[in-house]
Amino acid sequence: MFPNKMPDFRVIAVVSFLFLLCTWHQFIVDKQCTVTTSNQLKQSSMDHFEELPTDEVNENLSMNKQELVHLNNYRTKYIIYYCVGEKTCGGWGDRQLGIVSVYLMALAMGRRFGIMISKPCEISAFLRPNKVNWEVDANELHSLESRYLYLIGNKEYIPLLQWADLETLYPEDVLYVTTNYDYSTALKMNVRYKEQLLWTLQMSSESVFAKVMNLLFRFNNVLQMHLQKFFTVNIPRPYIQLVCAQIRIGRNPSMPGDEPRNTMSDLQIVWNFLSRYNNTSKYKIFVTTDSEEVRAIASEKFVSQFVYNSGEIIHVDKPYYGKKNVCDNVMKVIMDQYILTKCDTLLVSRSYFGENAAIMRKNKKNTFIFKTGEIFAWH
Ligand SMILES: Nc1nc2c(ncn2[C@@H]2O[C@H](COP(=O)(O)OP(=O)(O)OP(=O)(O)O)[C@@H](O)[C@H]2O)c(=O)[nH]1
Ligand SMILES: [Mg+2]
Repeated sequence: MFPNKMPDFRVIAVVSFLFLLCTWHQFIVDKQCTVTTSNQLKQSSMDHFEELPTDEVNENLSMNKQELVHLNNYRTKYIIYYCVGEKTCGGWGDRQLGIVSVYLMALAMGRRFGIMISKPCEISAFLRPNKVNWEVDANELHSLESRYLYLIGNKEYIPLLQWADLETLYPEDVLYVTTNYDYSTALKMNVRYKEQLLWTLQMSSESVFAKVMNLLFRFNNVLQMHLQKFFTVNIPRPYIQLVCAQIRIGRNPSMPGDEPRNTMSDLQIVWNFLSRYNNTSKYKIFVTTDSEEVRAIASEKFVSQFVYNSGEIIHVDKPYYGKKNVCDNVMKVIMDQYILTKCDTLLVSRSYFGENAAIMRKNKKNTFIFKTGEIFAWH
């Protein structure tokens, strides 16, 4: 009996050995696979995924928001933030507010959200979708029934958002909207959209703005590369602090047709503010402005600490005929604003461009605003 059993034991031993070998092999393969995938993800997020900062920059989307984003991506009716053609749509600051408002309308209405900006340059030259795919092919919309709402400067429109049934008001398949106002407060008050905008209810308009900017945008490779270069060259040591001012003076040769805002003599208080950071080994001074003259004055005053993002200054919505490399100049606008969000100390002028930078800043400490000839701490 016993000798007969021996071959069975051997068979069992061999089978067990083979089984263990297989399991071990599978474990190694799985492990390699996991490591490779996570490395690739890490790599690609370092290369391409520079997100615009918000209060809660890298926070994962809540389930609720993921559902909304998902829903938003698969509906067949559309709402498009539209800045194409001759009509004014405002500077980059105005456009940012408009984009966020139209995105909130899209969530409220359950429509697919899109952005079309080609003035003065295609938006895809700098920005790409982040967590919401806002790229819509114009051919998709061609044969659909549409309506265009031009709402720039139209404050009277805002109260309607507190009660209106937007789908009944605008039954068309495609709604193109150009606006430069914040609609979040009004939309939050509309009881019809409580559920769709639930996540915004406990948030300030500023936090909603920063959050949506983050959901929508990331930089394309070219812009990302320029930004990396800027920080590597100008902040070569981690202990160096960046002290920044955005100085808006309004009408000047770079901003023809703009409203006057501040005069050169108003700026003395800004120069005094920056002069406090005169420890040259500790502070770099970064100035963005709408005026070449202001840039020249600032670079002369703070010559040993001065950091500047080169390129021509333009107002993205004013006549830019005769200017070369308009797309490069728009890229400078977007870069300037992003760099402002990264400063250790930030002083912005009263302007959407500067205020939006302050709002998108993760840390609101050391943030100031220059208005009516005075400097105030950011609220
Ligand atoms: N590159 C650069 N451009 C600027 C700067 N400040 C203003 N601009 C330009 O001027 C435009 C100003 O328009 P908005 O961004 O709407 O800001 P604003 O007009 O100052 O704000 P409101 O008057 O409140 O609408 C920007 O879009 C830029 O084109 C700056 O610091 N750097
Ligand atoms: Mg403006």
